[in-house]
Amino acid sequence: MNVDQLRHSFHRDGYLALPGILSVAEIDELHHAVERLEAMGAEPAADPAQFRFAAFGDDGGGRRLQQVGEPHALDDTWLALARHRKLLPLVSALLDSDVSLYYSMFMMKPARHGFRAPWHQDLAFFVHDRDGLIAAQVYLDDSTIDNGCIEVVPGSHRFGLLNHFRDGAFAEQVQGDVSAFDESKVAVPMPAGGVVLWSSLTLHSSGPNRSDRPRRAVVFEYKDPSTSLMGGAFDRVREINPVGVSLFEKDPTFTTASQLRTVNNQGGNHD
Ligand SMILES: O=C(O)CCC(=O)C(=O)O
Repeated sequence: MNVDQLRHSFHRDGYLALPGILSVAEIDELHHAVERLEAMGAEPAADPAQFRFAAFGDDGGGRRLQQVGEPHALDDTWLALARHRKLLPLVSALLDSDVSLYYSMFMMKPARHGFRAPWHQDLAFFVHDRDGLIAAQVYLDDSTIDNGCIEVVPGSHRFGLLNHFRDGAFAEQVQGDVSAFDESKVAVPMPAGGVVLWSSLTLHSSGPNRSDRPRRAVVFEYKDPSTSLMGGAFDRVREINPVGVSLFEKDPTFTTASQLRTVNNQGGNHD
């Protein structure tokens, strides 16, 4: 598919699944970067708000690292990945704007453990004035139904922002009867090195890891820098990375969105 077809598909369905973005050597390099994160997380001084042993209501019983907030600020390997030439130009084309990195999150579902993510829209965690944010989840392992791949409700980015509050508190999940979402969901398995992108209004969830294999992935939340934060309950983001990182400022070869689109149109064949 060319970039226009990818844009059409993303705006129609609210998500995109792109296998084969990273090479085997790049995946291998990321596995080493994960080992470095795990070593940092084992340090007594590791910030428990950044290195988390539980996620999405999980009890952390496995005592395995499950989330690392803002890995791009800890190790340049992750920042380089956020700026990957096959990813950043595409995100720019989908947003039709320059791109800031709003946050990054390494997510590990350890074998036979790992969280279940209930149905939610990312925008509920960080309410913005419009749907100008896109998540890109990059897989370091094969992500399968067995080990808890992402599930989406196609077209749900057109539902508007749904209620995520229960008894006056942010509940990290959509409230009410979700059976219609369970019935219309699409599982999005992805081989290591692939990427799944979704809009900040796309309803998504994922199951626990029932396999003997870990499911490691990193999520980059990209945004159109002209999109403004209006509120939300995701304090961790504001504590750790209050302003986001302008990816363009970091790389003089990526100065404007139109330059990115030129790059993309020259080399943007993702088949
Ligand atoms: O990695 C997962 O399974 C869930 C991730 C997710 O829901 C999110 O990043 O919003």
